[in-house]
Amino acid sequence: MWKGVIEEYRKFLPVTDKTPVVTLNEGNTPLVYACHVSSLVGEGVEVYLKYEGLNPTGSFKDRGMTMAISKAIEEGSKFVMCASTGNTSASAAAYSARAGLKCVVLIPEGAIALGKLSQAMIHNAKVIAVKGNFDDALNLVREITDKYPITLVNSINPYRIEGQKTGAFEICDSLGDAPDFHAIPVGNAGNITAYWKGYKEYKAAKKATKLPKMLGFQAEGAAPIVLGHPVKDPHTIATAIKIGNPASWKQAEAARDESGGLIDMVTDDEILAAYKLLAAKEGVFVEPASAASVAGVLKLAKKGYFKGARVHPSTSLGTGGPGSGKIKIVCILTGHGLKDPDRAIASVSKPAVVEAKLDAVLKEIGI
Ligand code: AN7
Repeated sequence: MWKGVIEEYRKFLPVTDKTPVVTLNEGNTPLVYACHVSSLVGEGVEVYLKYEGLNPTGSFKDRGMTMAISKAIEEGSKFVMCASTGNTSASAAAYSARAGLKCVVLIPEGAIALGKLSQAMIHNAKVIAVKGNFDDALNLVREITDKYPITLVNSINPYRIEGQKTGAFEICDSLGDAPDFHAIPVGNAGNITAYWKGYKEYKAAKKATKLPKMLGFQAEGAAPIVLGHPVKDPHTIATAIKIGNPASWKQAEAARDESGGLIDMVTDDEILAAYKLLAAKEGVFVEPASAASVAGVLKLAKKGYFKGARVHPSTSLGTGGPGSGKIKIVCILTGHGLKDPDRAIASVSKPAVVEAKLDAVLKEIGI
């Protein structure tokens, strides 16, 4: 039985026999081949989707939260706190509930998706809506956790990064090696930092022979790393990544530069197009922020970015799996589509309403 990321990757994580493991058996998410997206990107390319929405609370945050909460308990903490665009608060609330910790979350008022808010509330966290944006909320959390004996569980907490790097291990374990490109949405930039750390550690441990190029994507209205300066009033429909001053900015730039990758931005229209395409053509429902990784790959493909990339035969582990020798791109789909039902309903036409009569239904079907 899969026992969660701490037990499965214990030797790569800062835990001991004395660490009380708080887990919801997170991780082990599917790596799904994306037939339609692959064909759009071009010949000789395989696109895979790491469906992180299938974690226990519906996002990748659970990988980091199992570590942060386990270490908080080990260190005797009774009280944790975070700022959140939604998913961190949902995960912190769930793992705190399981561990018996008090949990307070600060969210930007009116700016988090309904599913995420409902999670934080039902798991019994104290939810405080701040009249400001995520960056304002995170500044307040930093100040409060500096002054009071409260553990901060945002990704500034290094244990969060440690847990999240296990996503890279799973991808290498599934593919038999690291992919050639790793595409990921960037908000507070913790996850791109974590994945890059994970890939490097797996290669050092000889579990992979190469490193991917890291491709990070911000939303156009919230693209501080692309622009090179903080964004005071970030805006995007992808509320999860509506962040103007990422905490792990420097580390994200390091991942980009060390890997020879890039950090680019995608418009809300491109995000929504990828969001709908994933649902309609791949059968994979994600929240808008997650679609930024696929939107970014499609944007780069249009420019011919992947045409120059060739897989050198000697770098392949030769697993002989389907399509080996092709360029492999992994897109991280960070959160589940059910997190933001309002966006789904607003994105497509409403259901038809007809009389409860056979002819009315047949007429609507067009039979
Ligand atoms: C679905 O929950 O920052 O670059 O407070 O929920 O590691 O921040 C969420 C971020 C991408 C960006 N996709 O990851 C929060 C929060 C989804 C997210 C990101 C988030 P980072």
